[in-house]
Amino acid sequence: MSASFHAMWTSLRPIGRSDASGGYRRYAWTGADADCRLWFRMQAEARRLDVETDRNGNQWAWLGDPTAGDAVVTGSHLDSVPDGGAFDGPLGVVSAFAALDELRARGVSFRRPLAIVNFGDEEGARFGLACVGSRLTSGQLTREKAFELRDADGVSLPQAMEAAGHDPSGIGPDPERLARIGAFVELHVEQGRALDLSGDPVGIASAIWPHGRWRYDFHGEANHAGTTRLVDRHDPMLPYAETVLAAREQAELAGAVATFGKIAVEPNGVNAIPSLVRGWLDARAADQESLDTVVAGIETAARAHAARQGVDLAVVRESFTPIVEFGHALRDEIGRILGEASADGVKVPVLGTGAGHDAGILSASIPTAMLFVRNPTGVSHSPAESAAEDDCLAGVRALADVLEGLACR
Ligand code: HGY
Ligand code: MN
Ligand code: MN
Ligand code: MN
Repeated sequence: MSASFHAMWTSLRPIGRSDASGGYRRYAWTGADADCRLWFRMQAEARRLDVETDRNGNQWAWLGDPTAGDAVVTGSHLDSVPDGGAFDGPLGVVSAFAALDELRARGVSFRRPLAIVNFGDEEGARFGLACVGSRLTSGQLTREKAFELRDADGVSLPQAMEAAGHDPSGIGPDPERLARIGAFVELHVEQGRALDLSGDPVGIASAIWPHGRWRYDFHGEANHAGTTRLVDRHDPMLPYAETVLAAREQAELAGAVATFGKIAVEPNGVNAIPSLVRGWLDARAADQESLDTVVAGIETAARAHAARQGVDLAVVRESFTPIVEFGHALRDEIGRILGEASADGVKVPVLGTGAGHDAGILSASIPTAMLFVRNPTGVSHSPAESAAEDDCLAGVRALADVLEGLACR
């Protein structure tokens, strides 16, 4: 099993890797994405699985009859954030194929169809909305809204799909596909340090924090940086900067997290006062009330700072994902399977996360669960993201145990 894991990791490693940062730039419907999709197809075909790409651009590799119903599905995503790590997404896909190899080595026979999935555009790095493939499939993103998504160059999602050879005309809810799935289990690298602190290689997800993205447009007045008196300026950078500080303060007060990680400035000249500063807020909290409090607090502060500078502010909520609590039935069954599989009967820890996942989106439609693999530093969405090989292999074994328990017994 470690050989097949290694071989997959080695063949996937160069795709979309930036030599400058050592991170990954695998954005939806780009050349790197196409290479990832080809990689997926080759892994599937090497295992004699039937590969299909659904209307929404998600890839599926099937063992057994896809139309039989009650399928057990595992997998994750292969796209990345800008300069992302190697594990966020790919670990779940590689582990899915490796777990299938492990089950074949065990000689088990499958009672239910099994599929491995690569969800399209999980990170939303190009079009600004995360989990596009699973949101479309589940109906949480309408076809109309999807057609309005544009990247930084003004290319629309359907144009990008078409350019990559995918016909966008059929995108939209796919309830028939979801009805054929009995359980979806996504393995993912942990994006915090809970497992490191508890000393466990693998955990089970309990919940995903509610989270969203808001666009803040501060409209000021472009002017000369050398000749415009300070009192005459309407500089949108000032309220933007104050808003970043307010976000930190409000998040601390509410026990939440709030981040401005992306910014666009117009005209973006060294010697010009900006006409526009556009910042994107990512805010998350353990519960809806805390999230509402932090989001409202940041907007109130931003409006006050903008008014002080004579700057107009428009705030648009671009996406929102409510709290996800993974269903107890599947979660408990997985806990039981892993408990029975462990030699010493150790209970696998159950933990929540502030990161979004396709599993969270699909949990509104089908029984869904997640496994986390220890991340020794907790760093993610960065080239420094890591996981020890022994822990990755423990994750593969755990996933194989779960798939065997669900699909073979
Ligand atoms: O959590 C996120 O930012 C994304 O859904 N992976
Ligand atoms: Mn991510
Ligand atoms: Mn991910
Ligand atoms: Mn003026």
